Amino acid sequence: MSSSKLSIGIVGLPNVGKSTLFKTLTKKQVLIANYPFATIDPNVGVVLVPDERIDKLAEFSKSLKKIYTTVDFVDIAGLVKGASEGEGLGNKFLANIRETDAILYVLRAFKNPDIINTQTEINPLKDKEILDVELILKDLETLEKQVGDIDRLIRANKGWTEKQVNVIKKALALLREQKVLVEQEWLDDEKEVLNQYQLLTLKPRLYLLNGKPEEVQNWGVGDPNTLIVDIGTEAEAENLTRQERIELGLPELSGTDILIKKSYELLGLQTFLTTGEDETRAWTIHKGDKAPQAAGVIHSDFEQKFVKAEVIFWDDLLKAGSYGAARQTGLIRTEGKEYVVKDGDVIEFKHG
Ligand SMILES: Nc1nc2c(ncn2[C@@H]2O[C@H](COP(=O)(O)OP(=O)(O)OP(=O)(O)O)[C@@H](O)[C@H]2O)c(=O)[nH]1
Ligand SMILES: [Mg+2]
Repeated sequence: MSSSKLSIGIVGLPNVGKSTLFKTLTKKQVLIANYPFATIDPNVGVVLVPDERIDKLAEFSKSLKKIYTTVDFVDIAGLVKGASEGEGLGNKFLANIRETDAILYVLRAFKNPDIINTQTEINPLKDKEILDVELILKDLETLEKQVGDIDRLIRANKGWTEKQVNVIKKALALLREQKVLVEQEWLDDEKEVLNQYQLLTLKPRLYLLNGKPEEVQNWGVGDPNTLIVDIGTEAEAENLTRQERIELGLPELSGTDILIKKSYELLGLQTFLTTGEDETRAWTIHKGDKAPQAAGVIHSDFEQKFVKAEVIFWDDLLKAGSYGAARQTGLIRTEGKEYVVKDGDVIEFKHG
């Protein structure tokens, strides 16, 4: 992640439901005015991450403000064969997803013949291959430019190592075999080299099969990063509350909520919370981050000046009834520098 903000690029063939998904997601931005840097680019939507813990803690603390974490979704025009070489609008827009943290493939599984299909059949697996090829070609272009440069840079002795060059050459060879880089094995230091180039096939990805469960069932969905969402239905149900969804027999969590949660998992992210009269707020960190790193997300100074953290699990705090009661019963723990923060921790940091 470039910052504590997560962004996801939506990729797919034309007319498969990308923009419908995008619009449905971005309608969730109820509190958008509350959010600094609210987007001005019409293709970037800031989406609040639904989190009932925020609602409950805010009520508990009588907070004036509730601040959810957000995910940016970037909508691009449909890719067609040849997009990487400038065919269609796709090429221009591939550039827009270079800076995203992850990529979401939207694959058509819905049958409705009234919606024009640019392919001759409904086949999400084939569609995935077409998309892969375009992203692979784009990555080849990026790295080929580098190899030219690197040979020159090595000669000029600008600090390039043999190893860096070899990693790039290895990636080039794989791409030429039409391999998606994120599906290959990489050592940490190899990944570090490649991470400099914002390669499209190196980004973690999610696959969304757009269709009703019965339309999708033929498409052997083995990949844990695949989810089935009927975007058409989601678009119609976008204004329903949880309760209304249950009454109508829809799953309690909407497909878009699940998508957002999955994205967090995919990227190894989690949230911790802060709560008080001013605000109750969710903060995004990586799984495995220690207390000082978490403090650093709130303010960059806090990481250096970290002294200790007072921690309680959100549900325990609610059950205790008040901070005072939680303290008296020993539910609030004092943790030091080595404490690994857990999803759902409510934390108060003490710094010097
Ligand atoms: N039956 C059905 N139709 C859908 C579904 N999702 C989207 N559509 C319809 O498909 C058409 C294209 O949807 P868009 O969301 O504009 O597709 P897109 O992928 O953004 O298309 P491009 O921007 O042209 O690449 C619209 O008429 C949608 O109403 C779905 O889940 N089921
Ligand atoms: Mg569109």
